Amino acid sequence: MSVIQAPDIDSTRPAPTEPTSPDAALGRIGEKIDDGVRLSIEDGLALAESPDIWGVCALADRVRRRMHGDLAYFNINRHLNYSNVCALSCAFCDFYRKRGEDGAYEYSIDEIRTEAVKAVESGATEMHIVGGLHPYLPFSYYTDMLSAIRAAAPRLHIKAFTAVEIVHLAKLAKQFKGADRKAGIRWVLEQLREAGLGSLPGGGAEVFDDRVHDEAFKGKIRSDVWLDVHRVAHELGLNTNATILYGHIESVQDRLVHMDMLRTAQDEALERLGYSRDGDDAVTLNRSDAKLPTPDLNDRGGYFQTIIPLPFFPDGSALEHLPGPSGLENLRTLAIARLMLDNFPHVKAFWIMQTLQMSQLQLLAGADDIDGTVVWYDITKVGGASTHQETTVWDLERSIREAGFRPVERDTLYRRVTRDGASWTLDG
Ligand code: V47
Repeated sequence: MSVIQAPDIDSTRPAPTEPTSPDAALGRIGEKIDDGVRLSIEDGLALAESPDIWGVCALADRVRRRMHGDLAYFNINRHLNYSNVCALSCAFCDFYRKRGEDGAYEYSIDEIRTEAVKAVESGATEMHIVGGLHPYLPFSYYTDMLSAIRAAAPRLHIKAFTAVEIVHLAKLAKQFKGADRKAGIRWVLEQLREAGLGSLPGGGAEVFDDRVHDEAFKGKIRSDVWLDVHRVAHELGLNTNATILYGHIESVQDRLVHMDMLRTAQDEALERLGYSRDGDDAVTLNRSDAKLPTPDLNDRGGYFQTIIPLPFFPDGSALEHLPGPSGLENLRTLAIARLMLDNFPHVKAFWIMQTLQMSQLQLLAGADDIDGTVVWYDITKVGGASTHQETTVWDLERSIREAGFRPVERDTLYRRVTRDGASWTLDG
């Protein structure tokens, strides 16, 4: 069998020069970016409405190259969706099932342990674990799950449970009390960290707007509670990610407000880590001399690492009549996220939802990370894919090189990994 080699691209070549945009608004926004001034919601609207989509992508690329040069990250990971049984019935979701319904499942602790061992044997550095809000599993199921993985696979980083699940667990453990909900959240996160939790994924944020919340995911926690979970995680030194689910019933303004709320929460986290606020009261990281936050030797951090724009998949959901976002919208939304979220170190193009082809384009429009090998993924299935959605390191690296960047394997906390087969070490 002949193997097609990836083209030999000189990844040290300079970024393409940007032609002057026909859209005057982009020139003005470019100046703000170069002066390190935070973009306003109005700037975001101008980016969303600009007739010059390539100009928008070029601005995002300028910022991305300042922050990461020609590096683009991927990781070797496994996703595990431990159960799809969920007490909620969100209109946008095709993942959830009711207990006893066809297709409903839950993993036993033994099965989870087996998956963790398999992950380690195939070289994974991370296990990403999320599920529905299971109405019957006890709190101990979650701590047992983490302890079992920790015992069987001590070096596997466990990134688990969305903010929505954390609140569900606090309620299960009777720790979620309205007046001081942060205390209950803290208690849960401390128990989970003790059992092996390494960081929180970015899911469950959807869109921070009450109208959208009530129409598309009523019953889920609202933005203030989602942000509280991440705030408490940061206070405890845990790193977290953030998502935005776009292309359903939200407006462009809603997306921008969502991004603004995230960057305000990140200002607080970075200030706690010793960063100072600029003239406009913001902590920005998008200058070429800005030092990106890193975890300490004990893996303690306490900030948002990455924003992951997730395109809505209508198929099978109660919002199936909607078309979902177009390719150009995927490109532009990610570019806008790079520009608005000036204090987020990373922007991830999650290839499972974007496709690997679109992720390549997004690397040229602000993304610096395309996530990992994944293997099993149950929440969305592009074009009727099965839950087996896997790509190889070879494909990830080839996709990155073809886009003109240098692939870097990272761990969950964005440290460089040096690898020899299934064994690996962290640089530095
Ligand atoms: O929270 C659910 C979304 C999210 C649909 O932190 C849907 O590194 C599109 O958060 N169409 C889970 N999206 C995935 C997630 C994630 C993925 C990759 C990396 C990371 C990270 C986090 O998936 C849910 C929800 O927002 N989702 N249904 C749908 N029909």
